Amino acid sequence: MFCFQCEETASATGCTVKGTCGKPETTAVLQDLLIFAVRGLAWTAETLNDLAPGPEAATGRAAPHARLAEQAPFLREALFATITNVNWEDDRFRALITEALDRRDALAEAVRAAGGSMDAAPEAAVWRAPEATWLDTGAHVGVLATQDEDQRSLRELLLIGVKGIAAYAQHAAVLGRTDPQVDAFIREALASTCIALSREAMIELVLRAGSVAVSAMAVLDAANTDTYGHPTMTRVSTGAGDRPGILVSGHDLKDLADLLEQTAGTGIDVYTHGEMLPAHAYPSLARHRHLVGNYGGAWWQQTTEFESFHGAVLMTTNCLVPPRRANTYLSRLFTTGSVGYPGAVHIPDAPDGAAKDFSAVIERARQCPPPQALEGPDLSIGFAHNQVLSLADQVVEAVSSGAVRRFVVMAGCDGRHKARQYYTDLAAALPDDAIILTAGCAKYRYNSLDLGTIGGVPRLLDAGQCNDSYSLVKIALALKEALGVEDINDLPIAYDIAWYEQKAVAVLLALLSLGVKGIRLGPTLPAFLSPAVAETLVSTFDLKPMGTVSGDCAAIMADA
Ligand code: FS2
Ligand code: SF4
Repeated sequence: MFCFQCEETASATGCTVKGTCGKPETTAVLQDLLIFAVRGLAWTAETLNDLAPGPEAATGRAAPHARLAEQAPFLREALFATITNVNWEDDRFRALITEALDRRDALAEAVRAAGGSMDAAPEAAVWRAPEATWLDTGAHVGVLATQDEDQRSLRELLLIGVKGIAAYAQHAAVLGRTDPQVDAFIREALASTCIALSREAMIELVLRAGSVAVSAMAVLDAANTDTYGHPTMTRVSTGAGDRPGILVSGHDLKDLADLLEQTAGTGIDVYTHGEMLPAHAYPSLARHRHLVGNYGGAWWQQTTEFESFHGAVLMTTNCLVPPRRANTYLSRLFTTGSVGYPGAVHIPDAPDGAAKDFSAVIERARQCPPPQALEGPDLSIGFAHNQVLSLADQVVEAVSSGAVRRFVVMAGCDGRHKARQYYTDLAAALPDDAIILTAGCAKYRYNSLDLGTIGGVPRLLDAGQCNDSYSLVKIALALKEALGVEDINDLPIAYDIAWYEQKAVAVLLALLSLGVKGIRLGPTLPAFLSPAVAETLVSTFDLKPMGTVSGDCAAIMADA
């Protein structure tokens, strides 16, 4: 196996035996084979479209071939399944591979029926092998199949960013929102990895992935806020009650909403964990009195926190990590959506977007004792774009008067490495005239610090999940307009991003596509950036590695 898609990759180069995340070699190889299969599927779909595009739309552009739209949900699902800490069930990867091959071959038939030929098709578009040999095939079609280091780096940067885009698009699709342009780009990007492209063309695709990530996040933001209302500033309890509980983690708000409906009046309390914390700020979720608080911290602490929670645990998306040998919670762990884990009960999708049936989760929770209380202060959340922009006058006044000298975007992911203590120390070290804007589970490194307020505005503004990084973009663009600044880089905003998995890569590409320069990225730069590609990002965007707390703090405040 060879996998280097996350920040915790072995020796900062690549996992080759078993993932640092716990991913076994078999799972890694099946993921590689699935990606190979969907690349071939996308190439075949693009070929069909070139041969027989749909009718010309009113825009003057041809609509995509009618068969293309039906591939989009599958491509999103397949990509999402391969994101770090999502699906650990090999059988599901085998089923996805089978479906990819069947879809691909049906499209190949359509190519032939339209007078085209598959004779010169790339290997990804034509291979088929007995399932018993898939592990052999998968071992030869992964990352290292691309020989040239820089071509491999750009290809993987694109694929990894597209995985993040697919996850955002899938979250929005669950709420009935899709964007054909986003789905078309996912297809185009996958297909592009089957052919040799110039370095310039590959860089262009990578930057376009950033623009598409902005669009995907905008669609998701609209889906979430239209469905559940705009987040408002909210204090969230981190205590524990005396009734049995269900702990909901991951990012899928619809799963939480449906579970809240089904647990109303049952005597069961519902708690959020990790990236589900922002749910408390959405009016139509917060109205449920039995949504009582947030339990625990970031994803990597779950092996301790799921244990002491005592109740049922529902993982709606990443990050699910393998329970340790001493853990006892597998019998009360439930997965749903893209997530899967051997031994955990999976709650299936309901047809046509209807509510899933969570009765098994509820029944399990009834048999459990209440959670063991954890130490921690209440948390302040709900500072997504609508809430922050409602404070725009105060914010602009604070900037104009000099009360706020710098905004520091510290969005992204948390992770296990001790080096991430940097983010706690940096948040504490920033002077009193700096405001931190955060989104994602990175916040758990500093959201229990008492950072105070400036003119009534909290010094830590939490916009929500990593999915809500779009809010930070909207806030930056609104500040640009309010302060009459020409260039986004002239704003008093510094970016110190913590990354772990592939959605954070999509967010990074989104910021680069908006022309943001001088981003600090840590705790390490991605292993999938070759020296030459890293140098391109450094010279074009002034991308910087994380430094020391004191050095970075001084540089951030001096805007260097
Ligand atoms: Fe955190 Fe994990 Fe949000 Fe990432 S819960 S690192 O996959 O999605 O951020
Ligand atoms: Fe290694 Fe990360 Fe890949 Fe897991 S997801 S195998 S830790 S690089």
